[in-house]
Amino acid sequence: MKKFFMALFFVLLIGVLAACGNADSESSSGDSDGGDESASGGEEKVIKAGIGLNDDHPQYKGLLKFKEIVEEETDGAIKVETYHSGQLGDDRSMTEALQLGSQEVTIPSTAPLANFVSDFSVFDIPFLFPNEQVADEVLDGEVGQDLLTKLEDQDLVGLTYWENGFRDLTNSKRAVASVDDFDGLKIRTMENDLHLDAFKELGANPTPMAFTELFTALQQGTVDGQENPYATIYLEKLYEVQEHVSDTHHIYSPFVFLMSKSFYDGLTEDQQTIMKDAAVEAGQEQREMNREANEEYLQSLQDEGMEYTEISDEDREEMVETVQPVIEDYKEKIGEETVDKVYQAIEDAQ
Ligand code: KDG
Repeated sequence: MKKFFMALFFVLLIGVLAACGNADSESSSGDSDGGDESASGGEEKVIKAGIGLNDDHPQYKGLLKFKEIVEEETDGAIKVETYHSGQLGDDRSMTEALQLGSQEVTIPSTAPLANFVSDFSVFDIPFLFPNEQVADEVLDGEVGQDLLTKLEDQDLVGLTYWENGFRDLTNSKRAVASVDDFDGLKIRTMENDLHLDAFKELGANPTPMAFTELFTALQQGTVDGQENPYATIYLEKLYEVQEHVSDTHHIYSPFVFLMSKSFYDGLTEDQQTIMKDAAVEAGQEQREMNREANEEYLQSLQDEGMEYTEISDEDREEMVETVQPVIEDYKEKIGEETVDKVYQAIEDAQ
């Protein structure tokens, strides 16, 4: 009888221990699902961040810097997954994904963003900025920051501006030195009406197209040329399918560091500050790397066999005058107030 009670005691003891063990493992898996609420302000979150350019470009290097800062500052509570080369889509479709909340970050040029907030087209005015320093002052100043707030109505948060840079023309047909040389050239432009109309005015035959389709379109001769900063032309190997490059410097393209508003609103205030600061800090580095790249790669393009044409002051002036009617036409569409403020800010910065 004594043996029977001893055996019963052990069976019960094992049962109790097993029940405790289960409770432990349940609570720990619950934790990892639910995340560490204390140190890091909520569940573990993942930012899917995608860009159109490839992983050699300063834009991607800047994005890696953003990832490093965010993961460090949030003690890993927010992870950043980075995608390049349009792996998640083009500028427009990624921006739409942010609106839907299925992607958290993208960094488009302002030109396609003008399809969401038309005021951004102010940066599509040809020959607007004289140099990068003035662009920095305007973008980081009051008018640039006010424009970012307009994105909120579109379920987007503009954290800061990065740099794509001054755009230069390439093509496979002829050296372009003056307005006459644009005649009939089939030029791919970004998806932006002002770009399209400015190239028409110059005599070209422009086609809007997503960046993800550009290389193939150039290779297959669907278009003769395109325009992008030297860093992009070189790092995306466009020299393999383009023979001529001219320093048209016709538009300065800013990038906007965009975050999905629904994601941003779900962050704690501390985390929102970390996002903003990280985007700005990484952006400073990105701008520096970008400027170095744009300076260095004009020579690299020539080393790869491209013929370089320098535009004379006179010919550039003729280009400026030729596109003037288009600018006048667009002032109202962009919003006179925005246009005037940007012109004023440029004057103040000089
Ligand atoms: O990642 C940015 C690119 O998608 C795009 O904005 C590059 O300037 C660009 C272009 O010509 O489309």
